[in-house]
Amino acid sequence: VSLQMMKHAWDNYKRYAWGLNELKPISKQGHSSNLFGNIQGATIVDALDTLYIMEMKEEFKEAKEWVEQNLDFNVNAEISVFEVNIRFVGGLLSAYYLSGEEIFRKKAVELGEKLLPAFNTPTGIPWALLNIKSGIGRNWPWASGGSSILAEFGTLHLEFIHLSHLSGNPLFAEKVMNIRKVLNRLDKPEGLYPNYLNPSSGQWGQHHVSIGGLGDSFYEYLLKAWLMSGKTDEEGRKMYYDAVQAIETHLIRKSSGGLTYIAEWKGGLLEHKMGHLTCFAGGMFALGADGAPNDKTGRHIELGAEIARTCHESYDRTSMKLGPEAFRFDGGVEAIATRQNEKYYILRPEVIETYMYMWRLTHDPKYRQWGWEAVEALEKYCRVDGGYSGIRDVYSNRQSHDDVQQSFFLSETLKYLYLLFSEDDLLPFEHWVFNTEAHPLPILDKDDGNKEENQK
Ligand code: DMJ
Repeated sequence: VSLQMMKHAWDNYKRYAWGLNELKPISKQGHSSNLFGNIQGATIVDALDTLYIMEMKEEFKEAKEWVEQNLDFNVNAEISVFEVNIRFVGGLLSAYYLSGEEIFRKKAVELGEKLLPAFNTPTGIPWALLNIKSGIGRNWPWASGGSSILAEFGTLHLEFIHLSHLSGNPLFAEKVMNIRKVLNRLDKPEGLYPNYLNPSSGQWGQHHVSIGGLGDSFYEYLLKAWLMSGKTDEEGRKMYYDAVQAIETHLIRKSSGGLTYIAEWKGGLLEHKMGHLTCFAGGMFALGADGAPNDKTGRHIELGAEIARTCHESYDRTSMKLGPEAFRFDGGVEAIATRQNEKYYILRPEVIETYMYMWRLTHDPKYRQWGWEAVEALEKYCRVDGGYSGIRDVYSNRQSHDDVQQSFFLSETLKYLYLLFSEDDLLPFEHWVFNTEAHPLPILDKDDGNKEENQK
């Protein structure tokens, strides 16, 4: 089924928005997000590995030809370093490792080099935004005290290690290792990492902590850096398990109805809200369970299962059976969005991602059932003639589409669905880690030697 879904999403993108970043499936035209500046083709690059894995050979071939002929980084564009890294660098790296086609390696390294000026700050903590022509960087104007964002500068590690590996240029790895050095020198409030860090002073901004937006994939990349190193990156391992310990103590709570959730922390006060983005953490806890210190393996699996259940409830308690952007555990509600501007669903993958990890790690059939419920809801409410669209209010009975087919729907949501219903030996966890945009990267040999053997 996810293959048919992919075909529908891809064919319509091709028909109405070919070469542009994303598709507007209702108005049947291109959608350009300023996250990618003038870099074009986000959907193509994000979808390459999904096409490959689903054996959509013709489509993969036309996507590759587009990359060869049209993917151009010599543009005057201010881009999000994080978004371009996870979608474009990550997408190209995976396409290279899966297909062995040199063009993808070449483009990934070329783009990586364009991103390097982002690290020209007094601390080496990169800027959020970078003009890839002039090399001038800056931060989001809304970020606390001119800070860089934890989930942005903390989500470069996997791709940059591979860039060094594939280019022979150690600079990429040095840049991301330095980020950790800066973090490890700082005092952390209650062992937690604030979402904001000023790249000039090297000091934290506001003490806001989140395992959802602004924080999320920083934690994910600590764990995956360790796994991707063949479990040799002890620093990554320690940072991850220490962080989870602090998260468990200070952020994880249980509702009176028995639902485990991860709250947000603002200067010591809890906001009892969980974002859809935070739902990825179920899969992360389960993936990290095996190496958990102090006999905590069972606890980490259990945490994963509890978060999966809570996030499933957030879907089940809507009329469309698709989850809201954020749900709350206060004011008499549990796992329900109370604010109008938190009721949308934009084809996000995190809940299905967690089902996929839980399925692979426990084989409890309920995760496939839950994934199937999501397929049915996507088909019923998000599928339109011109592709797939997000929904403005998942509690309403009337469909109101947002008219965007996000590129991560093809790279993540559909790939995780496909994997949920595949055998475990398709991209097995012993050999691959998924970047935060679901792009698989091979685990490096312990001596960082010949990876080719690892790819099978
Ligand atoms: C994706 O780009 C990535 O999963 C990122 O980590 C978070 N946001 C979107 C999906 O929701």
